[in-house]
Amino acid sequence: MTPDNDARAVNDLDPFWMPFTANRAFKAQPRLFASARDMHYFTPDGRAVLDGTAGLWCVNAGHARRPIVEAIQRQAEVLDYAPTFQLGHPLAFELASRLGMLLPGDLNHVFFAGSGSEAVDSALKIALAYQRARGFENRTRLIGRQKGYHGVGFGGISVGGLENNRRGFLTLPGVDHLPHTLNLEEAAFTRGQPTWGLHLADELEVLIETHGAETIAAVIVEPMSGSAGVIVPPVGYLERLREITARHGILLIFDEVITGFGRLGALTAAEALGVTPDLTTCAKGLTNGAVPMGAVGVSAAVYQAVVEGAAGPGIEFFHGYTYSGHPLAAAAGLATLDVYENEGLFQRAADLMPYWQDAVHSLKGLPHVIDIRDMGLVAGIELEPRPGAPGARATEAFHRAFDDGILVRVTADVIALSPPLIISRDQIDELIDRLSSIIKTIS
Ligand code: PXG
Repeated sequence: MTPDNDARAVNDLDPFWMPFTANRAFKAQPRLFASARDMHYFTPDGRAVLDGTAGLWCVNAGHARRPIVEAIQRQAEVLDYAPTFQLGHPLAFELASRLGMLLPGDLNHVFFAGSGSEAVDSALKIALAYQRARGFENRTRLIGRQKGYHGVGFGGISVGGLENNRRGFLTLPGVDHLPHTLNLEEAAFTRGQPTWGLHLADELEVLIETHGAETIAAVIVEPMSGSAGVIVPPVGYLERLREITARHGILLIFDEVITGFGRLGALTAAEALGVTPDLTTCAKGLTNGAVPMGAVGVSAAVYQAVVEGAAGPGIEFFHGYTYSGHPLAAAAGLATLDVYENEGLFQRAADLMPYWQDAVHSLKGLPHVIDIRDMGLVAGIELEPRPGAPGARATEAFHRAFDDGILVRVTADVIALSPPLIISRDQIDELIDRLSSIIKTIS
């Protein structure tokens, strides 16, 4: 036995190389969940943890919901897997049709992927295919935004703007970034969308002037940035991006992996804000997190140009995944849409938003709290970093929260909250009360 194997024998946490995790710290002091139901996780020793983050922004209808569980079970018995390359199965078409009807504007075609990252890379490739189909071969440039998170594929990290996720990896050439819109001097403690920052959308005009509109395929932004620590779009900002992109023949892609499925009180941020992109990505809440799935909602014009307008009779778009439209994911997606609809969960989120906003802003004035941001059922509580130890204060809050029975999410020194849409007012109070006590006691 090598020393490595010895280590494995005494620590079976070792072989799993955990994603976006301080592996050594976690394995020295593991925190595990064994089960979940509705608003709670349960640890292996049976302790309940109130889920303040819907898992990783995905369990919007709450955990282990019967209709979703049963749909997955049924589907696994009936048709476990079927290819969608040159073949099909009914549920993938049904889910695409249903999403196509629900998505705003003419976003009525759907390309399926296995995750948010795959959805993003698919959307970027669809944008390039569209420009090429229209005869604009030179429109290959992609524009993202600083602090943007678009998953971890090479396309996603290239248009993304989080330095740690890019540094040390190759990124695509021909990518530029808009400035982000976070500014604590101008907009700290804003409730909802800040009125400061609209002018930052005009930076797109500067990039267009620099590179030439005839070289730019698409702009991709999260309507509200989640992973960067909750960055809320300034009033009018997305509308301005829409106006500029349309005027220059540039596609606008909304990455709605986090904002989709009720997070902002409607199916999409596009719908909540009345701004319709040409392509929209989603994942997470699409299946309530129960089976991995991502999707791209595609406008009629884009689909027609690439597919209906293809020159020859063969494959129109050389792209797809083994698990595009996977039967279990499609079944989970359809059952999830039923739960959202039957329980009116998007409206429920919208109704809760004022209560949520008051609750999270009640944390203003606590030690170390330098900003509170909110949009929909999302909040970001930014703590002042400890000198010389960025992130340490929020990480301590995260650990304390877990030990105290609430799940929060932490990026750098921002505590992010995004509970399932089934959260009650009492549970909002419980979440905020416990978080308040934790913030008061960390140094
Ligand atoms: N786009 C956006 C906007 C996302 O938020 C992805 C793409 C990638 O999705 P996948 O399914 O490939 O992970 C995401 C994912 C966090 C956190 O705590 C956020 C995500 C994932 C994990 C953690 O902010 N977002």
